[in-house]
Amino acid sequence: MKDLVFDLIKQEKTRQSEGLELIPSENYVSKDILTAMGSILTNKYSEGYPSFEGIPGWDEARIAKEILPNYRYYGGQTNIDRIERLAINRACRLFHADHANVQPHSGAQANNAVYFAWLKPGDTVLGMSLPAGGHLTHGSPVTLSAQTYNFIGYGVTDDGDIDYEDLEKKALEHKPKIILVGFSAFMKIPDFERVAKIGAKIPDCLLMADMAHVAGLIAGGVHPNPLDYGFHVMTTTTHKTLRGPRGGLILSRGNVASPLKKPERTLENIPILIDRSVFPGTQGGPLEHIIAAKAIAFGEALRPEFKDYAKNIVKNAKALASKLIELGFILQGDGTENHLILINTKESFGFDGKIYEKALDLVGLTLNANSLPSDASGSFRPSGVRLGTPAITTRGLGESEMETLALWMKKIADVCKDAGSEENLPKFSAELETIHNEVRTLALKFPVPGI
Ligand code: DSN
Repeated sequence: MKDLVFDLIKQEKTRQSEGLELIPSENYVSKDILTAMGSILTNKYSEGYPSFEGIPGWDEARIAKEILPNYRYYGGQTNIDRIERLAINRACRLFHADHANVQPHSGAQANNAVYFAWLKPGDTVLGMSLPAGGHLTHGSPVTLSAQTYNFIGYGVTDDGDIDYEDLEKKALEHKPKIILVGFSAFMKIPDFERVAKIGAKIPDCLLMADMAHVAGLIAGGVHPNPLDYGFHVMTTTTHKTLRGPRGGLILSRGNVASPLKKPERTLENIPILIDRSVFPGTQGGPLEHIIAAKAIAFGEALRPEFKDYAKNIVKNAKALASKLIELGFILQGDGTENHLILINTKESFGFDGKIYEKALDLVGLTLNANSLPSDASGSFRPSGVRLGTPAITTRGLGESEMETLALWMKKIADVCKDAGSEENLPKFSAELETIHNEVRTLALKFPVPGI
């Protein structure tokens, strides 16, 4: 008998097909990626690394033909080594890096591995504060990293950009060992060059960019690459705009050599320090089925069509943002330069993000309630919602559908205003059902890949 889980997967397939995914950190992977994730590679233990000698200069044909001496702790690695080398080589090409570690299980693991590679307990990190748009792993007090290292937060200006003056003042005052640029709710393009100049004034300061949200935009050439502007390290997840399997990735510039020999702690040696920090420092066995899927995703992102995809993500986000503004929505930063939109529902319509998230869920539009900079309402009932266009762009929606989407969102906002609370939403079920049917009809015209 089939496990109950398969029924639930079937129901989730229906939910994904009949609804539209607006959570900016989600996407739909290709059939090839799904196949690799569900493959027998999951059976294999491969602690350690394939050889790294000369990897950036290698072409795929040579990697496929030759087996190099590796640094693994288990036998039977012939195929695994080739797969992991392909992933490393493609990631380096995609992001102009000297080195890639493709083993982090997630973005949080990737960030923690960089901290562990470079910091000693108590060392200072300067990163964007969580309320300003930073991520939990950038210093939220509830995390292990924040309890191990000393995080200082910089903020954003009223127009939604990084407060570079605040960043510079705090950098010169606290002399951080890491300056971190990264975010999960920030709609501008960071000025990496300006931050790199600030970092250069501080001895032994590692410049780290957490580009989890925009990695696909960087790969597609519509967002600057921090590694091209003097940053030493870039971390990312592989499943957001990059459209790969759920996982993490660390890219760096510097010396690439065997992680077996303990390297001197210098900025040039950061790639080797990172390898030792991922394994054995913070993780055990790598997920080789996921690494295979990452290799496929990097291959997909290297194709010319991915550039069009990245362009379309931003085009759709700008179109959606401007239509929302026209309909009376107040957006943080007055719009967007990337794939993200942050709506201040409280100021726009008087209700919080939670009721809006719930009402949109009822019509098949999925996004998440999100705090705004200096939000006094706390993270359980924040004053806004966050949405984005990576997933709907994968399905092929374009600018005219963005207009339809904005009109639905306005109608739902009117329902929320009239309802006043989540408990009253059922009173508006007829209106909600009409919109739900329209959403379903449109969604089914744009099938989810891989299903
Ligand atoms: N949880 C992710 C997001 O939604 O932005 C960040 O890791």
